[in-house]
Amino acid sequence: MRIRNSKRPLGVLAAVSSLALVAACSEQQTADDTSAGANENAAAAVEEAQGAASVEDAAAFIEGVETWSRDFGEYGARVAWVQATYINYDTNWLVTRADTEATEMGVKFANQAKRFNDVELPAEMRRKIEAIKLGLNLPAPERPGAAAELAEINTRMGSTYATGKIELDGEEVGRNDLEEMMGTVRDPARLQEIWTKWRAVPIAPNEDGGAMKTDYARMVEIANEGAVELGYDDVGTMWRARYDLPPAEFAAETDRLWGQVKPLYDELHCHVRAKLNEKYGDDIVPLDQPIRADLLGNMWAQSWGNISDLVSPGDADPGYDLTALLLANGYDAKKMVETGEAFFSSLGFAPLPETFWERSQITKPADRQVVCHASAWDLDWKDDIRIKMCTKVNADDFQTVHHELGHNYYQRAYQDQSVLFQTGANGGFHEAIGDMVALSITPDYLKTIGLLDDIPDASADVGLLMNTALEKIAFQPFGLLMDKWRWQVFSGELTPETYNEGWWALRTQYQGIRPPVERAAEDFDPGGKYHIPGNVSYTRYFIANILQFQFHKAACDMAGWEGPLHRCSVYGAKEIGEKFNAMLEMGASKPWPEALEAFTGTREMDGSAVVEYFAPLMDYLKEQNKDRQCGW
Ligand code: X8Z
Ligand code: ZN
Repeated sequence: MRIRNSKRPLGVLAAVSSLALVAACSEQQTADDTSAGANENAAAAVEEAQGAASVEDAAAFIEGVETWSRDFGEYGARVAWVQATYINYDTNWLVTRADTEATEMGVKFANQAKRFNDVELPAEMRRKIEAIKLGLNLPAPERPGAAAELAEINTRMGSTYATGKIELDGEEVGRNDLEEMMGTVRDPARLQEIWTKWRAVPIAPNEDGGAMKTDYARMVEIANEGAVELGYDDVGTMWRARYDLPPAEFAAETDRLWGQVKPLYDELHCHVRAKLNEKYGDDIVPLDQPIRADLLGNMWAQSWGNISDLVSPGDADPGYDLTALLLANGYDAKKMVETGEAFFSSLGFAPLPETFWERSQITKPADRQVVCHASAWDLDWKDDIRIKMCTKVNADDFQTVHHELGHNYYQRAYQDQSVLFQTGANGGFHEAIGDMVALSITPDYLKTIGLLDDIPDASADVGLLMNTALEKIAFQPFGLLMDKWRWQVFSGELTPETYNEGWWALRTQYQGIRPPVERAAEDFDPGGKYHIPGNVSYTRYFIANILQFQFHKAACDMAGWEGPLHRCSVYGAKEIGEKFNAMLEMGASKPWPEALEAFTGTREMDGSAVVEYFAPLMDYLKEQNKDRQCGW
């Protein structure tokens, strides 16, 4: 099990339990059979460390864990890759087997690590011990069979999500295509149909005869039992503990950051609702109610860029549509990835290895089932980096390509770190790298690469900012509530009977949205979002949407940019690339404030760069909303 990527902030072991899900963002594990001997040796070193309490014993223990993790991580990653790119009975079997083994070892290591709690260790060793304790994304208790049951459940949930079949007009439609349709269809009845059918998958009986909610509830029980055995209150506490802060402080920190961007979200919500009301009328969009979730251009109402044509200021049209430009210029999926690579090259990063192009899954294979949710992988802790996408030629996927490549460049940058530190400074960093680069996809940049002929003048700025806000500001409450829901689930505040009700309470409270049709306690709407059956923690994306603006502002300041932030592109700025790389190379070897300081000069996460970036839009929205009744 090697888990490296964004999924697991600290730790190699983490991945394990989500091998099946590893596919998530960019993380994997490993080990291989030629290393069986090495594994035995590692296990022996670990055993020896058992009753020991000296610095030397800790060093031997850590080395054993590193050796095992490096080996098993590669094995697990390759198993997980094959499963994610070819889901069938056998690959599910394999991934369950590898996941079980990884969890069993991860639990063993985490328990053994506790022996060094009171030993005075050099800072780096202490950090490794903590990484080992927090390594598992989902721990299992040590009793026989628990890890296997957990792995089986997780494989089943992941594959149910990825392969669930949905029919429209009597024909099966691909999940990827349905996601895209939510962005283009404008008929409320049709949108409601797609939205509802998507959410029938998690409540349909699965191959086991149960439904996803039953599996999910059992997963919660087992993983919580594992967390308690390791000395944590519950799994949610473990997830929050990965940010170099006491878990309660981290939760307060996310609320503080939300407080910085919420005024902007509130204005955006008010304006979007008013515009949707103009389009759909009072019955469908009443002006004093939360917005119907299926009208926002996205399956989960998490980003709203697809409805920019409905809400953008008519007189501030940016004058171009990136999807149309890509199509008109003959871009295919590969060209989109090459364009992303070229951006990183312009910052001084070495080209992607040949194997990236040979081994990545860039488009959806025609003849087999795969996990289409985009992810970035590092299979050998070194150069075998790849993306797995079902790329479509559109602006959304152009953004996602940069997002995924950001994971890959990060992974390659920290390849010389201990495997225990081969992950993001925190989860938010991993998710922010590619997005930060994508903030430099400005009109100037598009012109430089020949996609755009004329640069729109300053009168288009509100339109440009609106497009970005519909993606990134609209996202923030969703980015926050996904884990708020899970924190409540893991703490027992929500039970299977109240899962769905609790979900919609948060969706309404934070996002100001409502379901298009009444939902029942038997529904399991959280299960319609990849990261829930996938057990990929989600606060990382919320954090990333703060950090990427901080990185962008720092980079533009360094470049001496004096115009508005949204017009700044760091394309070609090698000195910034070098400084960026210095942060990436650190991986998780230091507490994240040090990584942040290395690039931005500050140790605090701070939403004020977001506020500055969108200031002209904020003025516009306030003006638009001045006679409207906002809120829900
Ligand atoms: O899951 C992802 C990436 C892989 S880490 C494609 N994202 C979140 C999502 O799709 O819900 C990126 C944005 C948020
Ligand atoms: Zn990601």
